[in-house]
Amino acid sequence: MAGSLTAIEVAAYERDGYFFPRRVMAAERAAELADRIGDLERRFSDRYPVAALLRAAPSMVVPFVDGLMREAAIVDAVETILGPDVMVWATDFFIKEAGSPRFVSWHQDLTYWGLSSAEQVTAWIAFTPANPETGCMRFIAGSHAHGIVRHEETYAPDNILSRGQTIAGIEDEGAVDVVLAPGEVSLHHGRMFHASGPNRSGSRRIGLAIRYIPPSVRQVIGKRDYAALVRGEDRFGHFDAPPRPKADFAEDAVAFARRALADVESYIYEGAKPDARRYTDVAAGKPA
Ligand SMILES: O=C(O)CCC(=O)C(=O)O
Repeated sequence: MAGSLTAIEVAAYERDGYFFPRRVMAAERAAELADRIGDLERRFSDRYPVAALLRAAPSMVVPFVDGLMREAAIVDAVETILGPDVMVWATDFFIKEAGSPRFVSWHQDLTYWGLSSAEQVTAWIAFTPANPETGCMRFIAGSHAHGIVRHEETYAPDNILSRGQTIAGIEDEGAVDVVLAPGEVSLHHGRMFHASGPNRSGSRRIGLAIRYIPPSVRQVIGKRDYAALVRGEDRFGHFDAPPRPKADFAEDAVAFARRALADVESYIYEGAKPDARRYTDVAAGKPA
């Protein structure tokens, strides 16, 4: 398949826990999608908690995100790692405004997700330049070989992560900057130690994280969880399929996303301080 990783690229992913860069769309299209995000914010923010929905469940409410997570250029690459059956468990936009101090502390994605297996790959697509100035991700090569390590819950105000969860003692000097041009993607393993710094540039940094799993994975903490089959077959039935959105922020799609996020919140924030619950306002229908 056109987008598959080569054997050498798969070996690099297995050794390092990440692979980048890979072009999945033209720079012009990425710029156009970045503009569409701004357009959605302008059109719908008076009615809906747009920032929170883009952060927590964009593929449930925006058709172009639902389409993008199914595109062969991305799924072919993921299939080489996860196998022929591929689901999307979640999508999240990470948007850092120009000059924003907001950052992401060192963490492992799978820490709080309640998934039964470490077979999970994130594809992070750059809609705008991702580099040290704009606050690109940073990876520690080979760190996916650890189990889930202890995370301290700091609740630091500028930390984009809801609990401010942090792996202590990571030496930044050893980290790899995940520099991506618009339209390029990075792939990372669910146990990868990763972080990102503030956006010191004069423009917005926009990335879309797509969380892929094979259908054999189960939710082991929550009662109900959601994932969309994007390739092959689901022979397990562990997840409910979210309906595909037909129009931007359509009322029924927003209502479904709110219900799904309330279900997810019931387990993902177990033990967290109440104000860490980033889905609460979405579920309750308050503006973000
Ligand atoms: O976009 C960022 O700065 C961080 C993204 C991240 O932590 C992730 O995709 O897992």
